[in-house]
Amino acid sequence: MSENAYPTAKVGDQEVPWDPEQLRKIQEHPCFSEKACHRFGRMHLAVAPRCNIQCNYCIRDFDCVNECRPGVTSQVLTPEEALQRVDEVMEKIHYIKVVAVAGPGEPLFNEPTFETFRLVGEKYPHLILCMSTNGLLLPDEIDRLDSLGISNVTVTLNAVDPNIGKEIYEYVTYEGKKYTGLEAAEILLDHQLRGLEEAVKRKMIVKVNTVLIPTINDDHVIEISKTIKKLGVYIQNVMPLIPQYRFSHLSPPTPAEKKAVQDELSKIMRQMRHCRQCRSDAIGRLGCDVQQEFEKTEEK
Ligand code: CLF
Ligand code: SF4
Repeated sequence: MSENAYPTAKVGDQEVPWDPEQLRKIQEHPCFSEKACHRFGRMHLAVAPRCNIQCNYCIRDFDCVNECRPGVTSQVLTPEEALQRVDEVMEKIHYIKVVAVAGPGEPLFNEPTFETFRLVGEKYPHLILCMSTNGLLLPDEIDRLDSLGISNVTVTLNAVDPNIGKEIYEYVTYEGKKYTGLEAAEILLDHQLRGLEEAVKRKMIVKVNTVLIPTINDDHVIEISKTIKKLGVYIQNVMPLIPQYRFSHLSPPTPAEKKAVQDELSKIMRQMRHCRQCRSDAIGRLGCDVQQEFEKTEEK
């Protein structure tokens, strides 16, 4: 599926092309458009340290590996510090088009995420606001995200069958209660699918990240693509497992294996192939990060 084949939306019986504002949010977004990634950059604001689920491939001492590079711990900012960082960056780097929250934990489980988007959106209305999530709180928070102007959303979806999901997630905490096993996987999947549907309904541009986990979901990823295609997701990003925590005994997929899977899935869903597994405080063009220039110096 080519990048130029932009989507249409079903209105009644008719296929209607996406509107120009939606197209801009693809064409100027370095993750949603491979062409854009050479020209435009993004900045992540690490304002979200807590997480509400436990993935079996995640050591929680580091950035969320659903979107970010494992083994990296980003410095957490307050919303005010985050806005200040945006001010400094916008003054110096004119190719930044996207401001995102992608960790170091789950953005929707951290109130500062919302305050950060409010502050940044008010001051810089032309910037594209982007967020990644495990999806558990997406149905509950979708209206708040919509009213804050978040236009690009990524949900990590590793299974569309709870029997596979239960092998991937150790637990889920929702409304103060901890769930494990099949029940946890069912709750998470139900919320993820409803969240995706609601995001598409609100004209958000939606990406799904799928961690390719050999022997666990490698035969199942095609079902994920079929499901998200039906839901109107724009693009899928298959990320190779980095074996750690409970999956430390698994072998990661080789680049050739990952490519073969992407080739197969591309018959169903548009595939992102240029992901650089960023840090949750990354700034710059993908693969050309410059956040060291803006790091906060610790007060002694
Ligand atoms: Fe960041 Fe993610 Fe938004 Fe991009 S990253 S929240 S969609 S602005 Fe991009 Fe980085 Fe890959 Fe993510 S290259 S890890 S896909
Ligand atoms: Fe780790 Fe992210 Fe999974 Fe939370 S959602 S357990 S931070 S990988």
